Amino acid sequence: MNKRQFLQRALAGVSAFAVAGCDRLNKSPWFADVLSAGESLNRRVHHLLGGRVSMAQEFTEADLSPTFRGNGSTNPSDAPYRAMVADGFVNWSLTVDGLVDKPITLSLAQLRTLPSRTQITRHDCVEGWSAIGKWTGVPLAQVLALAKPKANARYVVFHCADTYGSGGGRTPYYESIDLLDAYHPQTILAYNLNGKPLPTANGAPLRLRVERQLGYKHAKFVMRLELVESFAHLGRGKGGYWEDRGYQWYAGI
Ligand SMILES: Nc1nc2c(c(=O)[nH]1)N[C@H]1C(S)=C(S)[C@@H](COP(=O)(O)O)O[C@H]1N2
Ligand SMILES: [Mo]
Repeated sequence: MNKRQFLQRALAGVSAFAVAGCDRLNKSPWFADVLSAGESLNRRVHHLLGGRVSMAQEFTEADLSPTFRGNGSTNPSDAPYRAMVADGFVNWSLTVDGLVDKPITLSLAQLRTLPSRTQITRHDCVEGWSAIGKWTGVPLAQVLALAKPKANARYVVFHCADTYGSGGGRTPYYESIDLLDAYHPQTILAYNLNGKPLPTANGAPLRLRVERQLGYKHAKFVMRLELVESFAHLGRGKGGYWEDRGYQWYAGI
């Protein structure tokens, strides 16, 4: 087992434990402490191993997976998203707002004229599968430079076009990362997969790639970036759809 596999399994274990333990345990203060201690420990270990400043491994064309599987929402049924698919995303735009000096709206065509980065990386899902794909997109740092985050901005929240869930109902998918990851050179808003516009299953027309974290952090169907100081006001307050259901906020690989 290499370092990556070890960390991935350790993380999956913590997540499964957190999810299984949720209801009753969450109410006891010591358990909340243990959980947050685990989280900051994970962040610290990752930092010690060089994870927070290093680059994720990049691969070659020969390493590409024959197909890049879709997971989670793969064909959102939400009406506003269906309408955007129907007209080929001509009316789609990305909004950047919240704690910024200059809120902006960018069309896909505008995003495609900004400097881009292409990277061949491996996606690791907590469910236990991986795939290697070639992503092209605009570095998130480029978009942030246009919107000019205010000094008190700490996180970027990704609001997605899909709702997800079953039984009890669906809620909007969302995610968040801190500015350290937001400015990392491999953090891109990807519009191409393997040289072609993103397929619907993989998040058309725009999805996040944040290569040193697990799959659920890679928000698909991104509509809006919100710069915030805290994510307490969103969802159940844990910073993401899966985090609200017990997964770790910092999902370092
Ligand atoms: N908007 C949105 N983003 C999402 C999800 C989702 O259901 N909705 N699933 C997440 C999970 S768990 C994974 S593993 C990856 C899957 O990306 P893929 O469909 O390109 O394989 O997207 C992540 N981003
Ligand atoms: Mo995943």
